Amino acid sequence: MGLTYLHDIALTLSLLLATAVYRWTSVPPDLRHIPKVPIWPLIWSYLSGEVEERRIKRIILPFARKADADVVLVFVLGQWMVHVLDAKAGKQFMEHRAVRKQKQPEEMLLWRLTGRHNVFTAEGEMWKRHAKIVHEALYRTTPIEQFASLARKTFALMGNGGRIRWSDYTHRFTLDAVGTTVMGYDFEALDKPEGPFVKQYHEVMAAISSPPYIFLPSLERWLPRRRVRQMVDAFVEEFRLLLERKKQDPGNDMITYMFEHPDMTEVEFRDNVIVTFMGGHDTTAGALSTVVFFLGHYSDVQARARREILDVMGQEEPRMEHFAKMPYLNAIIRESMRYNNPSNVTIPRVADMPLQVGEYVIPPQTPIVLNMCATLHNHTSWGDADRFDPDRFLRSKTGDDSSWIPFGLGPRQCPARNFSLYEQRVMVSMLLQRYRWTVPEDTIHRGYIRNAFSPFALSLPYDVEIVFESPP
Ligand code: HEM
Ligand SMILES: *[C@@H]1O[C@H](CO)[C@@H](O)[C@H](O)[C@H]1NC(C)=O
Ligand SMILES: *[C@@H]1O[C@H](CO)[C@@H](O)[C@H](O)[C@H]1NC(C)=O
Ligand SMILES: CC(=O)N[C@H]1CO[C@H](CO)[C@@H](O)[C@@H]1O
Repeated sequence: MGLTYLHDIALTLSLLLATAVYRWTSVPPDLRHIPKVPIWPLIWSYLSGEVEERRIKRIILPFARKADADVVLVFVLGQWMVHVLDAKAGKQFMEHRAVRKQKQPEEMLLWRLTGRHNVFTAEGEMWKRHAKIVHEALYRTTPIEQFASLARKTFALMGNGGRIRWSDYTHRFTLDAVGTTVMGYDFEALDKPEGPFVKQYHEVMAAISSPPYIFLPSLERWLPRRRVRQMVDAFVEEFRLLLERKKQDPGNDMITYMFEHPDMTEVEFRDNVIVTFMGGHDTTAGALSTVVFFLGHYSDVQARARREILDVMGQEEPRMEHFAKMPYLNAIIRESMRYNNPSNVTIPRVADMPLQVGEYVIPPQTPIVLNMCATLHNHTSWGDADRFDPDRFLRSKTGDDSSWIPFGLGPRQCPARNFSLYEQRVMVSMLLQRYRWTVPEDTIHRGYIRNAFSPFALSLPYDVEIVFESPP
């Protein structure tokens, strides 16, 4: 009797659990026409901490290929999202007037840090106003000499080379690059990697990205983290002070250009500077780790690139016009951003009306992301997408250009595309002038580049060690 009773309870509980799981994971009726990536491999991938980029290549792309679909449903954080895997379909929604960035969870401390009055989070008229000012300020900053001077500083630290943790140098270099050019302020990340500002930044980011709070942002409401909030606020205050000092001491930097616009408030200046600072260095640091890794891995590519840059600029400092004569260097940078793009997917977009994307109608309010990683690895548009092959960009135009979207698509694509590309061109060309390098035998990146887990849609290679030899 007791046993049957227990048995009944167990049965009821399992039924309840099964129903809950079923409800939690079932596809809303208005999305059932879209092919859905099998859920259990996805959940297993999340639980095992697999990075997005592996998940895309291992689960999402093979499924899409088999289903012959460029629009699929992916289960993310308890919700079905539409992933668009192709640039043509991507354009349809990324350029659509009714589309906006989906509101991100209010509680997330990331937004306490970046604020809401900036070009990254704003919408509508406010975005237009900010975009105009920030874009113009970015275009006026063409800091080739600044990049070159920081690259020289990096080489001074590297000395004659040897085995070096290159990914650490790229972070320090890009942090100082965004500091000196955008903020007109030297964070001295290269000189003092343990300096107070850099340390504070890393602490704030580590606290913000604590996994439980990323996966369950409302925890911030139930288990508020007073100390972390204070840390974030103190860091934001640093930026405000920096702006105040900049007012007294204008320079050749983005902040100074922004100040020329009377119609921006103090808070708006501050939030734009923070968001540019945040968008401006980890991404490019990841790109620089990747491209130098590939050049070390493929010595023939490195040798050919060195011949090209020595032909064009010899031992001179790089200048803008040099880069127009370096198609191979540009192809290498593009190919390594294709192969291991720092940004995997865009911020989800939504619309208040149904949208036609590819052959599917997406109902209003459904979150849609452009999956850049998938687009950059589509075998139809790229041929052998798993091969590192810079020459693909030099061969006849085969539509490759329209699928090369590491900076996103449409009006909200990265406004700093040129900034970042020149930063990479300067660093890589100067590195080629001075060093020859290889990837050590015991690298953890044998086979494929391992990217670290990062909560903010970035997949960046970590612990990239390189053996440099000087002179080349
Ligand atoms: C390799 C380097 C970089 C990559 C791969 C990259 C990628 C991207 C992508 C994909 C977006 C669009 C996101 C979306 O639509 O949801 C974006 C936006 C943005 N990026 Fe970058 N980025 C890079 C470097 C930079 C740098 C150096 C800066 C600043 C100096 C920057 C500032 C921004 C800003 C402000 C936006 C928001 C634009 C808007 O919403 O209107 N990025 N970036
Ligand atoms: C790959 O690209 C082709 C051509 O642009 C497109 O037809 C196809 O749907 C894409 N595949 C995926 C999985 O998105
Ligand atoms: C970026 O640089 C290229 C030359 O490399 C130039 O043609 C293009 O107009 C620039 N784009 C912007 C938005 O400044
Ligand atoms: C929106 C989204 O799925 N972003 C993912 C990008 O990649 C990182 C790291 O793999 C994931 O944590 C994000 O969830």
